[in-house]
Amino acid sequence: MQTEINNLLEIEYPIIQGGMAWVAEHHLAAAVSEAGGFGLIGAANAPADWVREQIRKTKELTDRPFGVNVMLMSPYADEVARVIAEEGVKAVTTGAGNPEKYMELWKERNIKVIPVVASVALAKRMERCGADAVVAEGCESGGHIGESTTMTLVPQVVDAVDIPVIAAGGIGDGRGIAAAFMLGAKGVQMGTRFVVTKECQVHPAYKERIIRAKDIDTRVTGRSTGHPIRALRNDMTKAYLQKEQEGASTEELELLASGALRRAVQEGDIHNGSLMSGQIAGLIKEEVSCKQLIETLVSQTKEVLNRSRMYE
Ligand code: TUI
Repeated sequence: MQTEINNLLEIEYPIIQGGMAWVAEHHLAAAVSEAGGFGLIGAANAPADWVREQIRKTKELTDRPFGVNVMLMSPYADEVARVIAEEGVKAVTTGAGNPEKYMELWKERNIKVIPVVASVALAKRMERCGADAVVAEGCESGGHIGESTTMTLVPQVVDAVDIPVIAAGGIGDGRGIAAAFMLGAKGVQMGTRFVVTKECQVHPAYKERIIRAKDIDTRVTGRSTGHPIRALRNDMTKAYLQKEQEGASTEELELLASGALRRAVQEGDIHNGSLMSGQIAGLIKEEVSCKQLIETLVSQTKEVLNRSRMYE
């Protein structure tokens, strides 16, 4: 599994852990990087000081490269962008917006920039302003999503840009990774699968809900507000979708969602919390360590790619 992404990020396997809000903290990021993948700290809506502390704690746990994901809708995005430049990490990924205004700041510190995109247009624009790679994220993903599926988005982005493309959305095992390579991706980003690992600090009830999830158990809320979010269905998604149907205001909907992700991650409130998760949850059957997971993913991928030779 040697691609341009291994060289770009100086990692063993081109497997990147998603920068999940409230979930991707230093224990998880360090464990993924130690296992030969690329760990990310998810800055989400956290203040810049929290991000600084997480970067320092990750460096205490691993000498291997890791990165930070900047959620561009965060009120702290400017400060977080500066802290990342000051502290120094291998790479930044960004989500939920256009990171153009930070590109120079990061690039002059030799931090690789990998925007997460959900469209060909943004991918092309990111390439023009100097992105080192892009993550093309399909709407099978958990959390904030775009319109296109991974199957349709990845090959279109691959054809539109010359920089390496990393596929995300709906990937949970070696078959998914091999399929992403077939679509022209040079690496994968996986989120939901990494939630159900020993090093991931989310409440056990959240992990158990993912393990129990069936194929059709996610729902997308927030389409009416322009901020669609995929999560496992529960009382919270039911109430939200009901309110959306009744034409509730953005303010009312925001109130319902406010703090919901924290309630799920920290308190294990699986009924009224927001259990952000991708559609691949139904495939995830057990909690393993990050090392076990990455070793299994690599051997599965090799097996699938070898087997595909029979079609020659
Ligand atoms: O960002 C994500 N996934 C996320 S962020 C998040 S935290 C959050 N919590 C509550 C409300 C909102 C966010 C949870 N999950 N994935 C990357 C991603 N980016 N998916 C889609 C996009 C995207 C969408 C539109 C990127 C850019 C864009 O348009 C930007 C532009 O200016 O064209």
